Amino acid sequence: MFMLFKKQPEAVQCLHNHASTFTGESHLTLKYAIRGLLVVGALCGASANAVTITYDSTLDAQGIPTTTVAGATVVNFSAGCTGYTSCSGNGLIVQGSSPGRYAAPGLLSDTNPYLSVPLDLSQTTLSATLLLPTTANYFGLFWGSIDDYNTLSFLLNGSTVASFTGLDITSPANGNQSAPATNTYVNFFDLPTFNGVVISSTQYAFESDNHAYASVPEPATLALLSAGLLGMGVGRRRRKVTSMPA
Ligand SMILES: [Ca+2]
Ligand SMILES: [Ca+2]
Repeated sequence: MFMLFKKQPEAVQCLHNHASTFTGESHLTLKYAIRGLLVVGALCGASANAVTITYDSTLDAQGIPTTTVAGATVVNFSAGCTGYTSCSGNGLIVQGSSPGRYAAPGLLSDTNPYLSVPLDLSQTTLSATLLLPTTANYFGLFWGSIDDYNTLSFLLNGSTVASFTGLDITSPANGNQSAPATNTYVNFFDLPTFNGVVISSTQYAFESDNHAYASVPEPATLALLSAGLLGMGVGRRRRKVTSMPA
């Protein structure tokens, strides 16, 4: 159950200038995922990690976008916040949509439980804090109707180590409830080590489902990305060969 809790540290504001490099519609295949890949310098705190953001549309058994990271712990909110040690703050696990308050991510007819933040705009704290039973460097979530006033922050022992807003994911982040660009599975690789997640929204609402976390060896991430880029290079060479005169 969500309960009111004491105020968390303010989210660290990061400097991001890459939003225009990503076109929101081009994340539905691996090829486009690579093209739309963002390497974000997490200019937060003392961290110098380069966070890699990718987009996915792989569906789970209920037809909800989910992670493809092997071994990741997935929190689908069908059994409260099972998978987290605790969930507290100004949020609620909801189903369906409530006009002006929350909308089921991507599918207005969907009745799958998901997390909406905040529950009540009149409260002082407009965020929910989710604590992990372990540390991780990967996080994924199906982020619905992405708004520029949504903020996703990562904590290590209560201190913010990285923070992203809806505009870091897509632009415009206008809360469209069905467009692929504002309803997508978002993967954050190579995050600074974290053991808590803060979901914040200064207006209604930040809707999300199928949270996933894992500790992913960075060489594996690099290998995956290198393979994708190499594949694109091979494709180009092949086209070049076939266009040569006989
Ligand atoms: Ca769910
Ligand atoms: Ca929203």
